[in-house]
Amino acid sequence: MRIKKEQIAEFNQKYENTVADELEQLGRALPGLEVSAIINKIAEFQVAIPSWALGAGGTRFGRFSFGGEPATLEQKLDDVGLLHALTQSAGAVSLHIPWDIPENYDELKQHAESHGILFDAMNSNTFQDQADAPVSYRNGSLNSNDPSVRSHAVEHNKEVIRIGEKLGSKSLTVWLADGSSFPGQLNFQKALRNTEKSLAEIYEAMPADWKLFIEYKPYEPNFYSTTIPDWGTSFALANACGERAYTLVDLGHHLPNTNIEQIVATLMMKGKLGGFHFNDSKYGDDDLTVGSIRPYALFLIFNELVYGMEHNTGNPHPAWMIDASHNIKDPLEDLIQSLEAILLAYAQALLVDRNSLEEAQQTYDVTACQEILQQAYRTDVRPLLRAARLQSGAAIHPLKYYRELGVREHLIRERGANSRASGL
Ligand code: PSV
Ligand code: MN
Repeated sequence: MRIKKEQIAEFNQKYENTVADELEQLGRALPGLEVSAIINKIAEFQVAIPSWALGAGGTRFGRFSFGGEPATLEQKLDDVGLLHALTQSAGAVSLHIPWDIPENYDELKQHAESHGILFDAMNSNTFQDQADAPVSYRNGSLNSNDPSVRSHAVEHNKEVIRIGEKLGSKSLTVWLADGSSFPGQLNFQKALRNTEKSLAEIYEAMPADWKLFIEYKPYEPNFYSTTIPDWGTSFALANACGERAYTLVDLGHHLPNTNIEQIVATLMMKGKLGGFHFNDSKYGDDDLTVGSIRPYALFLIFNELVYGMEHNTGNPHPAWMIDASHNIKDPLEDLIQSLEAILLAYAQALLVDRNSLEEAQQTYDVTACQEILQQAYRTDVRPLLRAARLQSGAAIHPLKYYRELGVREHLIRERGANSRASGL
């Protein structure tokens, strides 16, 4: 199923006048607001969709499939294409190897191009054993004491780079499940040293215009330690690898109450925030819809991201990606909601009166600092998102149109009620 530009234009017609009225009202309420510059920024913001998030997500207790799941890589691209057509903000896909090994590269590239989709960061997988693999990752991969396991894991990453090169990707994300479940199981120093050596080898194998993103996570699947548990370890490893190695922040990979916005600020100041995975959580790495639990925290994070994007010219433009798991919602609806939440927080952060905030900070007017942030957070920025969508040819109300078109029903008819996506 494909959604044509003309269909969207027809849908939008019904709402165009309201968008103009709402925008005028917002302009009156916030004089001095550079409305068109903000709308352009919102319209330009692109978030990659991971190929593994288009089917139902599972937990260790089970998985409940969702009708019409994409069973092939082409169908996954079609789903991202639907999201992009509806929102114009999902113009990239992030592949996980070996869940998504392409068969015909040229055809796949053309297919992606026909949807206006680029291939963003490639993801390697050394957290699952593959059928007929000569070694097992049961006791670690890049951190392993066993040179044959290490070199197998390094070789896999090199293979992922080669696949990514053929697709036009420019970065590799490494997330490791390596760690230990019991005290004493692992020599921390040796594990870290082995990881550093393995990452350096992978780094050296990357083409000169590629970046390496090192993701961290404090627990799971291991329960006692992970070899790259936090941003500090990731940062140290990135520095050891070289200039084109960066830390990747996944919102779900922090212990409760961690000040993620401060981590973002530190990494950007050091020019080392390379990648970003969006999701939300109540307890841990819950992988819930972005903005569904702590939208104010998301806003505060975006406040630092916006500050960093404006001030830290040495930091590359971060590779944005949604990394969530859709256990009980239609994955496409969930992703539309996540995209909406990301853009809302971004728009709110763009509204922060930075001069006044700076002044209030200089004069230690803590009350004013809070007021300034909350003034932006409490502004209804949905008119800006609607205007951005209208401008870029997206559906003004993507979720409404998704339902009106009966996309899921179409997909079930096309692919069947029992088709199954690869992934976790
Ligand atoms: C791990 O929890 C993670 O966040 C990494 O990004 C993985 O690649 C992804 O989820 C899928 O398992
Ligand atoms: Mn992640």
